Amino acid sequence: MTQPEAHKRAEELRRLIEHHNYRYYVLDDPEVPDAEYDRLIRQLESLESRHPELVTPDSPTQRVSGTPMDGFETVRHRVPMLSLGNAFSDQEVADFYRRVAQGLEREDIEFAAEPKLDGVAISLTYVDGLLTTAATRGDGERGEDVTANVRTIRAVPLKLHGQGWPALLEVRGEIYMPRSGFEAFNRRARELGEKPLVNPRNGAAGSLRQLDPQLTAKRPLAFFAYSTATRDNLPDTQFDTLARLKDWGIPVNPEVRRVRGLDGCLAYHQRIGTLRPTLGYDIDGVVYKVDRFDQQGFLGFVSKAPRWALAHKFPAEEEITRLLDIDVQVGRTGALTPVARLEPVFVGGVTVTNATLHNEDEIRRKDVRPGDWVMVRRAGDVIPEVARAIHERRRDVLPEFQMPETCPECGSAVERVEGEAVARCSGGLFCPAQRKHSIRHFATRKAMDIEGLGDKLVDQLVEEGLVHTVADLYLLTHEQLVSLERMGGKSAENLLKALEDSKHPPLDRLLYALGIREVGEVTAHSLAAHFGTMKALQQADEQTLTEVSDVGPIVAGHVAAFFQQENNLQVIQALSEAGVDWQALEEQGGEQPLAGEIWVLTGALSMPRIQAKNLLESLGAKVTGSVSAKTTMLLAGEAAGSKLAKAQKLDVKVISESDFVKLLQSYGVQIS
Ligand code: 5U1
Repeated sequence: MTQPEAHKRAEELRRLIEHHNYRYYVLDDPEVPDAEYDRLIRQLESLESRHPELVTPDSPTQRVSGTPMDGFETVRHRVPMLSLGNAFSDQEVADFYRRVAQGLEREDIEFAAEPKLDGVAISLTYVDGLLTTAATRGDGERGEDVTANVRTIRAVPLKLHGQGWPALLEVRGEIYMPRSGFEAFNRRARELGEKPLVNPRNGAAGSLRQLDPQLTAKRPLAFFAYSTATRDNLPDTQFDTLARLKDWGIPVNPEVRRVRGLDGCLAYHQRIGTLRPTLGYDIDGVVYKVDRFDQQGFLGFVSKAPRWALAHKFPAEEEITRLLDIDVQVGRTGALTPVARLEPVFVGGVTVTNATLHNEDEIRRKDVRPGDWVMVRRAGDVIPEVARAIHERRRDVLPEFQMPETCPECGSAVERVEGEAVARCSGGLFCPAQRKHSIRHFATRKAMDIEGLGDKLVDQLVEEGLVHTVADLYLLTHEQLVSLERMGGKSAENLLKALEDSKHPPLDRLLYALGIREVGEVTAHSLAAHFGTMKALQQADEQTLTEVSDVGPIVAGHVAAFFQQENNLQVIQALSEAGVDWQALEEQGGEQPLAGEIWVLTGALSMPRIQAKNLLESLGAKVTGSVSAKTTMLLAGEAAGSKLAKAQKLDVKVISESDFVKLLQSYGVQIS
């Protein structure tokens, strides 16, 4: 490649990468899969290493600078970074509204309303469209210069898009850690025996304060802008300003709305409160800002907070309470989980009395002891956890927690595999706790869907010695059932009918119901579709298993180990002898009804994208990132945008998510 050709290609790659960043972080509508994005970055890196003269400071390859710093410089903010007044009740919002209405001498005021992220406030300065400085809030007057670290966050553009930006633009917003990134980071930290992050906010703050930008670059951080400290070349309202920032490639929360009056504010608070568990990032409230800048100017400030803005808070997702005791629970796979018994505490909108402590190592690392005051965290739909102990409040010498050496349920030895954090009961299905869990799981709706077989009844059946394995369920008699406490004749009849009705599952459901470690519905379906029959699956070795989409070496190991265990083979045999018959459906499992088809996914789907993709692939379809004349079908979720328009232009067939689910059901795939 000649120098001019290399120059041209480098520019083209930079443009493409910036474009895909914009699609991903600003529009939330990626055009290409992650692998394609990574390929473009690698191409640019390779080109720049061959032609170092082509490297520009704003190149996407230059996000991480290699040199750790000794400390952070102090930056004086051009305009102070303000704080916000808080309201915790509708009445306090009504009071705020009255003050604003009186100040402006009018009713019916418009506000820009937006979620209030629980992250780290940051100020970004762009000079001639290039990011020059990123500073933390600090004391509001002076912050720390964290430019090198912020440059590593892909959601923050190094160079503004489009045109018309002012020569000097100062953007303010919040750096945050998405929940998925926080959970993935902590999962990995726990596996490696490293220190997990306490919560996403601390994760974001700690990541920004790393002296080595290489470390920040490894943290899953993101950014939303919420205001500007400069006003040149900007619209007259908060709402339109945010829209303009978005045009320039700066991520803005998609839930920002213009609302009218007190009722509009309260309805917005209510709506975002309902959405809160599904948002994918922590918020602690919503913010209302008088939309018109001239009205903001008129209202002015009181001490360091504006009179024209208010944070309307939600119930806290972290609270402090007393740890009464630590119990140990045995799960379906024998994993022993220490569970905190707490003095009841209202957190994340519910009263919490139990929270997970994950594992023994984590308890040691956090040095949590019965009797301690602890910080309990309940965010989104995540199980409540003890985030940390408040050691400053410990008054007495408290005993350390000891993991029992024998299973609290069956007395079998507790084992801990070298390198694994989890301790397990070695009793297998001899352990009543594991048996109960495996039978409960077998009966669930997504598994064999046995109506009427609830947790309490499973406990009774196991405790009375009527059921040892899931196969025994199919040998239960009316007489045995009615002999149980609280079981009437009609209920017994209904249960026997439900058991009879469940006898012909598709292979994937049965596989899921068997409770093989790490085999969820999607993997079960992939296995069933790949092997077609139980026999073929049983005979597959680990290497063959990894050929199945969605199956990596760890899952392959668990599947192979499951079918090597004589007990498990006996249960499958006993199920078959009891009349459970998956044979007739096995042939269907092997079919690939969508073989040869090319699908594209767009818009917001209610099922995780990866699930839709895996399901399609297990039915034989290929899933690609962009629509072309070769696309067979576009699956369009809510708010589908340019891909939908392109599909319509190219006459590509479009399917809604509800029709997609029906289609899957017609192939015997159950999703709920
Ligand atoms: N969403 C949002 N968060 N937040 C924090 N908007 C917002 N505005 C703020 C702060 C401190 O201050 C304004 C006064 C610009």
